[in-house]
Amino acid sequence: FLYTYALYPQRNEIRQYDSLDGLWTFVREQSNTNGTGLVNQWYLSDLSTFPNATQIPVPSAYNDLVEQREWRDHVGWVWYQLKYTPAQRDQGLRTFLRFESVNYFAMVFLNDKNVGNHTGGHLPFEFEVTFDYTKINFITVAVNNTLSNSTIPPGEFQYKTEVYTINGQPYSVYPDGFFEQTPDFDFFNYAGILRSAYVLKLGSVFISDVWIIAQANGSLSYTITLDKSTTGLTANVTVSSLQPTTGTIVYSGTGLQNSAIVQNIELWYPRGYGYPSLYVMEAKLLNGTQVIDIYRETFGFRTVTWDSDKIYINGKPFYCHGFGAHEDFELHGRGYNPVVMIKDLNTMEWMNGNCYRTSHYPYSQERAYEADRRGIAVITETPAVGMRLFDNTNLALHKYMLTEMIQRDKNHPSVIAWSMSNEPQTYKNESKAYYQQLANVSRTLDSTRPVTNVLDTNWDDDQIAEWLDIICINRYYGWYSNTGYLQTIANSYIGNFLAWKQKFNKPMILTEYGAGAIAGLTREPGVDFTEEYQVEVIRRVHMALDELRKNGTITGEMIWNFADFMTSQSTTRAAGNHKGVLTRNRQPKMAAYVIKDRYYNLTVEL
Ligand code: BDP
Repeated sequence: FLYTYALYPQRNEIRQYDSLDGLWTFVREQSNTNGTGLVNQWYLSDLSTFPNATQIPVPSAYNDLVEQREWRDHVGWVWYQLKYTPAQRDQGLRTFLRFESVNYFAMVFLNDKNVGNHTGGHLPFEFEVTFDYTKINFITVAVNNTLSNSTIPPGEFQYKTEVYTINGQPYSVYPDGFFEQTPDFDFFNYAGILRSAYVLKLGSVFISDVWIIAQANGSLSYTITLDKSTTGLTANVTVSSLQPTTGTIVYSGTGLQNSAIVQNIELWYPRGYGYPSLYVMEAKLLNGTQVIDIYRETFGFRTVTWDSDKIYINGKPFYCHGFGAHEDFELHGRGYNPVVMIKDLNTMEWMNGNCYRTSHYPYSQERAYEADRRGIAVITETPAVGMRLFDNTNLALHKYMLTEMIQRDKNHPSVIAWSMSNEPQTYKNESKAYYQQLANVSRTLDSTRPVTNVLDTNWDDDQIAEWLDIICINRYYGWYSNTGYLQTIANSYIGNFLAWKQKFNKPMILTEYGAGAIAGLTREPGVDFTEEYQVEVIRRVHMALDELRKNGTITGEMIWNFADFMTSQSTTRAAGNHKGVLTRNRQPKMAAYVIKDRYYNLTVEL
């Protein structure tokens, strides 16, 4: 795997980029034809001349933009192509094609050349390219969304046949080549170029990474990495406050690497605990007196610590009350849309939430910057959901994804913990060594944040809890078990959490609980899938949480889910998962008001 640091694109005095967002030519291969396009080198053709060509917007998933079932449920290759004419004035700059997210496997071509490939849906990648300045260039991206045992997240892929013999003649149930693709996770496998794409234009040597570690005691250390090792260059670095006393320079220094104790800083706190003060580090790369690159990164001074019971931010005990969520919306699916992102964060604040988990993949980096600014604490999770096979192939890919994620998000003060995965089958013995290695990767890269994993195993069979700093647990008492028996809910939670606590004595967060409710379906007394039942279950869980919170067993809670979201089809899902406290359109169900009141009271109690 190729590791790229992939700093978030920036335009400034030196750096430029072109946005490649907009309509791309789009051609879908037949489902699972095993690469007709590759065999026939489609990247050499102008795809807009193909009879089945259409246009699809970037960023967006393609699945929900067409009426044909085969498009929505497509498994296999699709092709995106854009004609790009580079500006003459850019000759002499180094250029990179950058994609914030392509799900799942991407092959990127420039004209007749495969410039690079990338595995995994929710993290950025970039490849250096050389444009032909004398003509129109073709940027082609072939995307494959097929899931298997060795994709992360995994899925089942199975060809199916069933043949009766009727009067001596074969009678086949399934059409030729019929297959089933089943994701091992509970959300729709939206595919395509899901986030923005860019052409980055940089100088002959540039800043490829800035790593900032800033703690509550004012200690600041930074490392600037260049894209290639070059002698004789130096850097001028200043740090100034962004809010609330904008512009004050609190540090200036030189060198690609340095550290200091900065006086009189204002700390970054999550909302409700203080102000989320941010600073900006300006790194100027110098060749003698000539400025050859500039990168400005926001960050905050804050420290995350933990003991056996709690998480602390800047030494204050932090109780997170928030949401499990999804990047999911009508029409564009998992495609990035600033409208949805801002509405989501505003609605989280309206419900008085102070945290969320990026279930079940890293969210857009735009959202991480917004969480910094708003003071929302985030548990950032890799795309590993539903892991069941703990072999070396998956371990290598999983380590790669964890590394890419930490590289991307390390400077965000809002990120308070790294989650290695969601609900892996960690009752299996093989998971033990696998997760020990992953936890080591996290700690080696970033010793300033706790490492966690979201578990649905139990205290008596889980193999990996010992490697975790924080234990995150998903539980659905009153929904998947004891459905309808409200009186059993509180004790189930209390008993289970106390048992975990007794065995591992670590801080714990309930990262998922809840019940499904179809908006507008009401019944008194409530039954499953009514709004009343969702409220009743949630209230019972809150009774348990209050006790567990007061006796120091838990350090946080997150409702599943912020909003309804699309899944693949199943008899337990009605056009998606309805555990949202909001509808998919982000309108409140009854449960939203219960959460809003509870989170208000938790904020007031601080
Ligand atoms: C949990 C999963 C989550 C599901 C949820 C559910 O972590 O992805 O959506 O269950 O069933 O096990 O609603």
